[in-house]
Amino acid sequence: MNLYELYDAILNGKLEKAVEVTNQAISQSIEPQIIINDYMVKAMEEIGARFEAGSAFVPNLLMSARAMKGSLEILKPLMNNSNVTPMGKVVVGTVKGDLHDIGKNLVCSMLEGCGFEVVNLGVDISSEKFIEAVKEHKANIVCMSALLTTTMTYMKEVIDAFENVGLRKDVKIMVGGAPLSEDFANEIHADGYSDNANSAVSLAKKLMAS
Ligand code: B12
Repeated sequence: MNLYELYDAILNGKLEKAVEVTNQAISQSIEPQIIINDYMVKAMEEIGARFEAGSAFVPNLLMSARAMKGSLEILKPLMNNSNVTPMGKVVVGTVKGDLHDIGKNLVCSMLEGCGFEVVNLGVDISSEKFIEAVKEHKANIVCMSALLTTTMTYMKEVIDAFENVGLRKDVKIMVGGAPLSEDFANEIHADGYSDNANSAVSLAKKLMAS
């Protein structure tokens, strides 16, 4: 088995092949984190670069995303560590107007795998929905994701809405997504920013302890 076949399958949007190689990798006890970070995420980065360069198009992105999701679904249960007491409760969503969910789902899987209880709200999430979910689940942390420069600004609206309903001091707010930066996170008064799913976990742990 060659893990580059997985990279290739995701890059070329081949779901069945991606699932097949992922299963082979699992049977050879390769760490899910290595499979995800070194091959799957790299393939998504490459298809993104090709899209930017005009050599791949929206249908290619969709097919790659489908293959990525298929593999992630198989790896997800392996990352769940059910023997640990929950480290904290996290509500996660992609903000209103934005339908990108691959990175967000990776963040969810990593958090779950490291012992957090995760409520994944999905995509296109309004401030009202974030607030409702925090109240309902008594969450400690809110994670917002945005992949578009046109939707990242909505994060500030969500943070303001938490302030307006008097809940801001009760939750830590983390933000992420390709167009964001540490400076942007500071500007909108988020509690933390990270540019990948691994460091999102250490950030969440740090925020729980603060
Ligand atoms: C796949 C993809 C799509 C797929 C999404 C499928 C899906 N289910 O998610 C589809 C085809 C649907 C799509 C649609 C569009 N897309 Co698109 N898409 C991408 C692409 C190629 C990859 C995104 C991705 O999955 N990356 C892989 C994951 C693993 O990385 P990630 O999302 O960045 O997440 C990591 C970190 O950012 C971080 N993270 C993410 N969220 C969070 C949250 C927290 C709290 C933390 C701590 C960390 C964190 O951790 C993650 C894991 O390490 C990017 C290009 C790129 N290079 O990003 C364009 C891109 C984001 N898309 C773009 C565009 C323009 C669009 C469309 C407008 C295209 C169109 N004309 O229709 C639509 C918009 C639809 C909408 N309303 O959302 C542009 C955005 C440009 C901009 N500056 O705003 C990009 C940058 C491509 C480009 N260069 O032009 N897209």
